[in-house]
Amino acid sequence: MATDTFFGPDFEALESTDPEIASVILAELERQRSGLQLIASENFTSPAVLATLGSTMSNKYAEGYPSKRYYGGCAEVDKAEVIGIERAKALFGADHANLQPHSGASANLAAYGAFVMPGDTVMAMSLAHGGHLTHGSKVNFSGKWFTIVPYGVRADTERIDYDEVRAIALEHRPKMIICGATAYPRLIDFAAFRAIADEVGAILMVDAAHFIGLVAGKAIPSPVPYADVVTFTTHKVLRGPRGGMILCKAEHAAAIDKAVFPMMQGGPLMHAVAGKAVALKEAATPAYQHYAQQVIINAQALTAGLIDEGMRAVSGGTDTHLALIDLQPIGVTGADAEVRCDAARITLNKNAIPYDPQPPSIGSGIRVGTPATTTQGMTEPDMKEVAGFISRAVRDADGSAAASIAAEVGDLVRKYPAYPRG
Ligand code: DSN
Repeated sequence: MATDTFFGPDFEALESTDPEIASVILAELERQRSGLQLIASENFTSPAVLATLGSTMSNKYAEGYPSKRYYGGCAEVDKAEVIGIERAKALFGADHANLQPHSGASANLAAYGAFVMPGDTVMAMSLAHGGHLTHGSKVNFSGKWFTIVPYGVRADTERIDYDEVRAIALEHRPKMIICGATAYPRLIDFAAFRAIADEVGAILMVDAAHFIGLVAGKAIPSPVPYADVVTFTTHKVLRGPRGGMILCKAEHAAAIDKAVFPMMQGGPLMHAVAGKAVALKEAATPAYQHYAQQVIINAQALTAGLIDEGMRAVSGGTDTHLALIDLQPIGVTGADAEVRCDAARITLNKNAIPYDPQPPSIGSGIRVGTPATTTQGMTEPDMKEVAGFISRAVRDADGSAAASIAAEVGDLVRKYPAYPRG
């Protein structure tokens, strides 16, 4: 197929129109290439997805759904959305898929909109124990508009206690129960949550943003058979464009679609919808399944390396793409660790640990994830080296070691270029 020279990204046009922003984009590309990207919710999306995002699909208004739009001229964008919906249903074995949420928070807002009314009781994992802002934080719509009953992890095991979840559910009879987290390194027992939801007559919503890519790659069990609704982002392990998506049972399809549009959103971002379709195609390949498995193997190797360096893994390890690392044994706060790692070209985030004595702005831990380094092709020996870099960086109180660690980081990442240089 011939490529129209005007189909999409034209960096020279940007450089001549706005050299200031062009140089920021190039500097950000260089930052991504030249350091270690260990934020558990980030990844390197493919050139195919990037081309889709930079395409003229961005120009089209398409309020509504395929063949039921409020604008003319939607024949081509309809095709992209239908292809994406069918790919999502096939990949996840779901009855229904909605690709329009602009983000994970938008997807979650739509799920609330479909199933609960302001004032209703919703049960979700506490943010302090690994939940998400939209799971009931006081500063978020969820905490402002709903009566949130939180559950957490046990102090001794640092894992969800399903007996406690059941007891809280029986006491408060929530209308909706949410499971899923942003900083919980262990598998979630979806069957146990389903049984609890059934016992109290609640909707079960799984916020699978962090781990849906592992599900797509068949590396961990799927929540889809158990949940009424599964929400997620498309840019984490799944490696697609920045955005959100919702899967649900057939009986909830109309409610979910109406909650996304027109209740929570107007026009969908059709370039992002098309990018999600591309990512779903990529995620349905054997190569992606191998990737998803390696993400977990790498996270386990990185965690073991950090434990060897004197740090403590919350819950003792990980089953997923991320680890939550308690730095109290080495006397460093999460905030200091984040800054020190940044100086050594290691990008990660400070994180509260369960029962944290520090305020969230400081935190006793860091969260590390392996989606991006695994996309680069790194494996277990590299993770051991990365653990050594982190260990030296977090202990580098006066910054004297930062330059030499950064140089070694540079040597490692040059072996695994994130995006090949043109
Ligand atoms: N901010 C995302 C994360 O880093 O986990 C969740 O929305």
